[in-house]
Amino acid sequence: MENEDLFICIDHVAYACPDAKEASKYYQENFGWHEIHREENPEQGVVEIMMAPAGELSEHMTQVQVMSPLNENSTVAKWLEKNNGRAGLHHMAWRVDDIDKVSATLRERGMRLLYDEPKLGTGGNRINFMHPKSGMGVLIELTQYPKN
Ligand code: V0V
Ligand code: CO
Repeated sequence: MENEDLFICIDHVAYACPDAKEASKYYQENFGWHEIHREENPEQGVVEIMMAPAGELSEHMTQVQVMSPLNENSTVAKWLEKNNGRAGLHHMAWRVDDIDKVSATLRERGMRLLYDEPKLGTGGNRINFMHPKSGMGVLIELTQYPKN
């Protein structure tokens, strides 16, 4: 199978920290990055801010997702706790065109996906994750933008 049948590009790299707003300010003040989108996702237990080097996304532009836990039950709260409270890189997200097709292919190849069906991600995207054990130690997200 050709790569283009699976992944389009790296959509975002996610940085987990205790305070996403503080991280956003840091990116803006030091690097001139822009806030593209900000939202709370109760199901995922995070407040997340999408940052980009330009004010508008262009094709294949990679973003940084800065995120912090919404509450102590959040998987990100658990991750930070295990990391002794230190912020750091949490996951990498691949942009896909058809998450159902890509998920089926990855499952056929023995990859462990976390959800049976995609869940709601940033900006109305459909998301799923490959478990770190299937991602050679990296938590990999699949993200599909809404189709009009
Ligand atoms: C855990 N592990 C990781 C990891 N989190 N490895 C790499 N990167 C991470 N982020 C490893 C951990 O070291 C253990 O390895 C093993 O996985 C089991 O971890 P655990 O601490 O016992 O934690 P679990 O199993 O309770 O939870 C881990 C999973 C959880 C990955 C299942 O974090 C999860 O459900 N993540 C998906 C949801 C998520 O991350 N949402 C926040 C982003 P050893 O010690 O066994 O070797 S939301 C988002 O990105 C959105 C909305 C978006 O972009 O649209
Ligand atoms: Co993400």
